Amino acid sequence: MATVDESVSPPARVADPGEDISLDELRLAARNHGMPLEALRYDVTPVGLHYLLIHYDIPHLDPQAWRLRIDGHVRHPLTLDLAAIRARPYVTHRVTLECAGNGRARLAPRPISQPWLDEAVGTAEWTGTPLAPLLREAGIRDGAVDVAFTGADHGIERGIEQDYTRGLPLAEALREDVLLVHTMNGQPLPPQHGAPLRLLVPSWYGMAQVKWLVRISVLDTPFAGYQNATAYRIKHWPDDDGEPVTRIRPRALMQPPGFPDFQTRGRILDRGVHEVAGRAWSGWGPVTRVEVSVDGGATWAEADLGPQPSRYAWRAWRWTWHAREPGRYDLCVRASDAAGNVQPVEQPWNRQGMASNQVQRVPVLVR
Ligand SMILES: Nc1nc2c(c(=O)[nH]1)N[C@H]1C(S)=C(S)[C@@H](COP(=O)(O)O)O[C@H]1N2
Ligand SMILES: [Mo]
Repeated sequence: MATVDESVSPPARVADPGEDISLDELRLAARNHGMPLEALRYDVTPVGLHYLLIHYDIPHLDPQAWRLRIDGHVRHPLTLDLAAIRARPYVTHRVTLECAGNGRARLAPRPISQPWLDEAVGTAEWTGTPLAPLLREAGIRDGAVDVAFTGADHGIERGIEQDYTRGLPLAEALREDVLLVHTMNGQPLPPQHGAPLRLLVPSWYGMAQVKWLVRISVLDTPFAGYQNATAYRIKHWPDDDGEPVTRIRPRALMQPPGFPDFQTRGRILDRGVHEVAGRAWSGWGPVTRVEVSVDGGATWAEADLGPQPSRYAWRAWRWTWHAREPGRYDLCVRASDAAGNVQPVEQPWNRQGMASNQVQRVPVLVR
């Protein structure tokens, strides 16, 4: 394989103090768009408003020629076409996905990568066939520990040329709610979300939801590929092994109230009574509490929670604000979950900007 010039894939680094977002980061942000926060009003995010994260290029896969290979530490390797997968029993789960890098651009110093603010989230109705029965049909052999999922997309990251591949512990892969998904919001999976087939691991951050799936390999040794061993880890210094990123930490977001200023997106609101509303979710258990602050997190008031529509989907919340005095306010919202996790007001820092869940801040001018 030809050596790729080092300048193509510079080492991971954090921005220097005061270093602005670069054209490289802007290019990533323009390709990988977030969900406009006003779309928090939808129970299920319309497909075109769902966030996107694509490491390399969107591959074009001919659905007729496409095959899924299940191999590795199994007794009967399988090759399936799309018709065979679509003919299998299927279920639909409403699941909120969030990128593990959400919030990264707010860290100081800023890890240089896709510069998300708060918006790398979306909820869809995902339809597909459970993975576990397929793995059992392939005959998992004794000693299996991990399952590797490979996409058809190819690229280079930090000098490592690869097809996007993620490993998942076997016990997680055998969860009955882990699906091979071919349908999103009742429509065939679109190209940007992994057509014709993607993996869905409810409650885990986005990196586990492998798109453009072409190969599932059962492994008898822990998966040591780039996306698990290097990329999606919570590290504190350059050669820190760190901890793997897994489930989604709790987060609440509000639909920014009032109307925005075009450039700053600061909000303008008339004095009076306003309904502040949004959604909250956690991969560690149901959201049990949402609180709102209008003074930047100094004092908090309890919001009303809507029903929990699915174990894996965000939950609506609302709070009535009596905005009596004109002036500037710093609106914040935070969620707590059944496991006892609460969103931090000050985000603990990590080198790759993974699994941040600091409270959202929305500056509002009441006039
Ligand atoms: N094959 C492949 N799968 C992938 C990715 C990718 O780049 N290639 N990106 C992952 C990441 S980091 C995220 S956050 C989610 C995003 O899913 P979405 O674009 O459907 O919202 O897909 C995951 N699956
Ligand atoms: Mo992601």
